[in-house]
Amino acid sequence: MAEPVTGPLLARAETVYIGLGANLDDPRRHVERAADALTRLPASRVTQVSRLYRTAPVGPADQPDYINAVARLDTRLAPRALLAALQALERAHGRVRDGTRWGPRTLDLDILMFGARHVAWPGLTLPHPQARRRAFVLVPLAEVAPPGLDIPGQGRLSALLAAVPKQGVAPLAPIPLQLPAGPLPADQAPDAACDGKSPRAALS
Ligand code: A4P
Ligand code: MG
Repeated sequence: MAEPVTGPLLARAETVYIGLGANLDDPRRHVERAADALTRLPASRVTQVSRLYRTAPVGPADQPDYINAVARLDTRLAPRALLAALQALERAHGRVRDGTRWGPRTLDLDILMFGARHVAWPGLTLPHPQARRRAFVLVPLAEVAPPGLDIPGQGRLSALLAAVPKQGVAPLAPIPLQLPAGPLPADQAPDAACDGKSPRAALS
C-alpha cells in the first residue's frame, strides 16, 4: 500500500506517464500488482496501461530479462508527492537499493513525463532523462500516448520511436485491470489524501 500523501494537491489534474519495470522474483507479478496499485493512488486516475513487454536488460548484461509496461494517469498529486508514493510502492514490493546503477530490482517505477514539465530538481528530473534512448520505455509508451506527444527537451515520441533499435523488446499479454470510466473529476480532492486538510493549489 502507498503511504498517506501529505501536502498540497495541484489545482488541475495533469497527465503523467509512469514506466514500470522488474526483473527479479516473478517480475510479471510485480508489474501487474504495481499497475493495480496505481489505480488506488489518491487524487489520481489511471486512464490506460500498456501490455507487458519482455525486454533485454539495458546496463549490466549479467541480470535477468525485464518485464516492462507504461501507465498513463491523470493526477492532482504534485510531482514530489507522486514520486514519494511510487517509492513507497517500490519498498512495499521489496525493492532494495544496493547502489548498483541499472542493477536488478523487484520493482522500478519511473516518472517518465509529468505534463509538460521540464525540470531538474534534487532527486527528480522530468522528463526522465533516459526515456528517449530506451526502446523498453518508448515502445509501451507509444501504446498509451498520442504519436504527436512532445517529450519536453527530448522530441516527438514518433520520431524517437523510429530512431531507437527495438530488438529485444517483445510484447506479452495485456495486464488484466478494471479501469474506472471517465476523467478524474476536476473537483476530486480526497481529504484523506491530504491529511484532512482542504486541498490548496500546489506550489510545484
Ligand atoms: N529520480 C530522478 N528523476 C526521477 C524520475 N523522473 N522518476 C531519482 C523516478 N525517479 C527519479 O533511482 C535513483 C533516483 O532517481 C531516485 O532516488 C529518484 O529520486 P533508482 O530507481 O533508485 O535507481 P536506478 O533505477 O537504478 O537508477 P536510474 O538511473 O533511475 O535507472 P533507471 O533509469 O530507472 O534504469 N533494462 C530494461 N530492459 N528494463 C528496465 O526497466 N531499468 C533499468 C533502471 C536499467 N535497465 C533496464 C531497466
Ligand atoms: Mg528508477
